[in-house]
Amino acid sequence: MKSIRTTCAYCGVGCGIAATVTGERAVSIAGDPDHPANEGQLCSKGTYLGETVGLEGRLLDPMIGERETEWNEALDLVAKRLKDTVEQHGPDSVAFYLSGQLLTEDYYVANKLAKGFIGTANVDTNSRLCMASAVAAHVRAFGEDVVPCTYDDLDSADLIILVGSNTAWCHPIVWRRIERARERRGAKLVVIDPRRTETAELADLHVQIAPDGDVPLFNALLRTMKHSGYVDEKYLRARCSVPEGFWDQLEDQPGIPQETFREFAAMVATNPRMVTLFSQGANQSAGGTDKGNAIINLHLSLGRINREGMGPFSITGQPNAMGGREVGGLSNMLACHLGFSEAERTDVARFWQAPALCSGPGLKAVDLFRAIDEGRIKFVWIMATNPAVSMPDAAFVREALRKCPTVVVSDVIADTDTALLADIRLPALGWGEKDGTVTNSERCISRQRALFPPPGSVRADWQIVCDVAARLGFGSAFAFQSTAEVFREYAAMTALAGEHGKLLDLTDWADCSEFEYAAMRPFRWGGAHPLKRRYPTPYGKARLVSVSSTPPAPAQPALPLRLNTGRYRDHWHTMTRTALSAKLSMHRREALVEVHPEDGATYGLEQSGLARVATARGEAIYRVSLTEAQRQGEIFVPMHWSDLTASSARTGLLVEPIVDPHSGQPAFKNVAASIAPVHPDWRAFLVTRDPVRPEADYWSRAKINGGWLHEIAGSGELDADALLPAGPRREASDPKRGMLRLVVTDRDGGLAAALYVTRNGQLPDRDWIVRQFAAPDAGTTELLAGRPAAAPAERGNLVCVCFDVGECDIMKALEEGAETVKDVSSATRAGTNCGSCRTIIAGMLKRKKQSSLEPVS
Ligand SMILES: Nc1nc2c(c(=O)[nH]1)N[C@H]1C(S)=C(S)[C@@H](COP(=O)(O)OP(=O)(O)OC[C@H]3O[C@@H](n4cnc5c(=O)[nH]c(N)nc54)[C@H](O)[C@@H]3O)O[C@H]1N2
Ligand SMILES: Nc1nc2c(c(=O)[nH]1)N[C@H]1C(S)=C(S)[C@@H](COP(=O)(O)OP(=O)(O)OC[C@H]3O[C@@H](n4cnc5c(=O)[nH]c(N)nc54)[C@H](O)[C@@H]3O)O[C@H]1N2
Ligand code: SF4
Ligand SMILES: [Mo]
Repeated sequence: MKSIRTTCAYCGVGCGIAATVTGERAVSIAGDPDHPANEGQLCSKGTYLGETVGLEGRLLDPMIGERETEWNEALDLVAKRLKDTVEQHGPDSVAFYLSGQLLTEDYYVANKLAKGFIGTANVDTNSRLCMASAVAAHVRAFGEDVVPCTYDDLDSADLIILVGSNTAWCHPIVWRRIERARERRGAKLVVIDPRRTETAELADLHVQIAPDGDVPLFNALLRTMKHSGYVDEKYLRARCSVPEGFWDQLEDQPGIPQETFREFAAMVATNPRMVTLFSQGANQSAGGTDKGNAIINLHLSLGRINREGMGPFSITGQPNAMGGREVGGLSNMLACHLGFSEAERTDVARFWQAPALCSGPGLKAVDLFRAIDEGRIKFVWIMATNPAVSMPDAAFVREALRKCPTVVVSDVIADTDTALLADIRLPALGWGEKDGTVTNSERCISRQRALFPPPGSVRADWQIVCDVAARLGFGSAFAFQSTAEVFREYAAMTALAGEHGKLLDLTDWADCSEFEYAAMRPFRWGGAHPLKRRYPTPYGKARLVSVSSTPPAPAQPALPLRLNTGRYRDHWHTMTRTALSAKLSMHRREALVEVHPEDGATYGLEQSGLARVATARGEAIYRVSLTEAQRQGEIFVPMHWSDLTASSARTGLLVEPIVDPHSGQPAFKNVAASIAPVHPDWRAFLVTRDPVRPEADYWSRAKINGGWLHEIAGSGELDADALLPAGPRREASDPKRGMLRLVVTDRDGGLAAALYVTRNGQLPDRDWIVRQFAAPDAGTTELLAGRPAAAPAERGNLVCVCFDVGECDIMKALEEGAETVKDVSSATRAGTNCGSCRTIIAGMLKRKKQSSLEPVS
């Protein structure tokens, strides 16, 4: 069997994969040892991609409303609605909402159709929620959206600073590179994050700032560097322009304890080889662009940029967020790093032979959905993103889409929260079927390749756009026969970027053959340090930008807490794909609200109870996790659950649509909120072969091997019959204690479902029941008892998903003398496959060492 080299479907690390197709929809996944991004390693999400390539839940045919149809009818309707809308209301009444999960070729044709042929610049993307502030900071400082370093710089850095990045969970292979630099050359790690994440826990210094405390911290740091003579005055004079009064406006209050600040400043002073990696804790803020520039100001002032082991490094979220930025698929860019000046517009119009080039910037995501709500946009085409879950004020977004006369959704999944609001659904090729290029965080372009033939009548996103373009009469400009042809045209177009002084340049690929494109190996544009020779600003100099901290929002007594939102290690965004994997669902089976124990006491919350989080926009219910990883007054919830996976944990609807003034990026990480306990009459969990939607105040479901696990809670009576499949049943109950247990078997006597309900007692160990569901070794009597006849060995929390290793096994290995993660791995196998649990093990080791140092009182 032949192995096919492709790129991971998930994060912006952009790991290479060697995939071997083993059956009709089956594939074995390994890391590509020759890919520069990962050198053969993969994290849990990449490792378990194989669990998500089945056809479960797929959209396989075009749908008009709830009716399946043929492509011709669906495409004719899309084209007719588009044409009518433009004729009646003008091109600006049409919008495209794209995604960093499209391939570069998809992005290019959608952008070309909208901006050049329909004549609307209302082409925005979920990158607005993700990378827009970094883009704006790059443009302000460098004159172009260019990331000035690469992963190699992490290998040769002596100091790595992570700002608002939970790297161990969200960019795990970059994290391993950081670990390697620490092991090999003793690089120091500083993590700046209000939460003590797994990443922060393993740092040499965790700077636990207040939410949005980044600008004062970086300004105070720069001020200190200036006063102690570390600023590279020569570099500043030669390469940078410094605005008047720049040094005077730098704060002297870092907003953190003096001792921590001194330690941090000393590390910065003594380690010229310094990389500052920043992610959503920086970008997703009302002051996100200023945060980016505060970081870049420091690097420019110290001359720590464009050299090995140095630089401000914005890390991208999605697999092709960068490719989308490059083709120009944002509403405030035209194409290929070009803007809307007369000269740029003229050149783009000529290159595309565009009949209706848009005249200026279009609407950014939050404004775009407002325009839909107000009826100014009457046709929207959403591709590869799920805004009904992921946008701020998601309830409003959903209402806006309900009102919109035409909503077209291209997705791989039939029923996403957004697809359910579509008038027309178009089935797109997904990972493993589609073919094209992506660009990762370090400007490395690599191929995603098809592993399987298209299922059903499904088509590639770029093909669907071309099919519609042809029906609008633009056939000749969209007559692409292959992704190679699209890529060639795009590569040729980057010549315009060069003519306008930009660095983006793929012209070497402008006449590549089909064969060369098919055989493309990962390559990087701009080299290791593209800004080394020249900054692409009018005078060739980088710009320091005066930034000051935004004043905190006025206190709202009814909403005393700050709500922070983000990600879990093994889930991807709105879980349309990772929720299909039992392995990936194991790490966190429910959405938790993480709360400091003192706050828990103040608000009457119980560990593992339920709580309602409310903001000015809406409310949602989560399982409570009391943890000192949170600062007092701040709570954290994940962004992943939707109305398809839980009753009411759609975090997006809590977030206010407040945006950064420069980038338009929403502030997902600092929302005024309140919390209160929810006291259901009964709690239950249910395992079934097929997913169910319980009628209950609270439910949440997760995939397990062979079925689904549902956590349920409610008041009044539970209607057990509505939840359970037909089949022979055994029941155990104790009405006095409010206990009910039901086990349903199928025709062959196998376990079909089990329900455990309690009003005031304990529920049995889920993990044991879940294991019975996949590989039963228990009879109905034991299942009713909720435990095996002989007491099982104590396991503690599951640590290693791959080899099913629990906390207790790890503790045992530590007791027996394991001193490193490697020792633990060889004793237990934990961490030897996908490696995602190695941070947990490292944390346990660190705590064990600390506790053995503390005197016993
Ligand atoms: N497992 C997993 N990995 C992913 C994704 C996923 O869904 N799941 N998504 C991908 C995508 S698209 C993205 S954009 C990235 C995101 O990757 P990250 O940005 O690393 O992830 P987040 O959890 O959104 O936020 C990071 C951290 O910012 C902190 N933070 C909040 N407010 C502040 C602040 O004011 N200042 C500072 N300094 N920090 C703050 C949060 O506490 C959080 O720990 O992950 C990518 N990788
Ligand atoms: N509360 C909160 N909200 C957030 C964030 C946060 O930190 N907190 N982070 C924001 C960030 S950084 C991001 S990037 C967004 C992500 O938010 P979304 O983009 O909305 O999340 P996904 O679940 O990745 O949605 C991708 C959709 O595309 C489909 N899909 C996958 N592959 C393909 C394909 O090849 N073609 C087509 N047509 N469809 C495909 C999937 O089934 C899915 O429905 O969320 C943002 N929202
Ligand atoms: S770090 Fe993990 S999710 Fe990201 S690209 Fe690599 S394997 Fe995929
Ligand atoms: Mo993102």
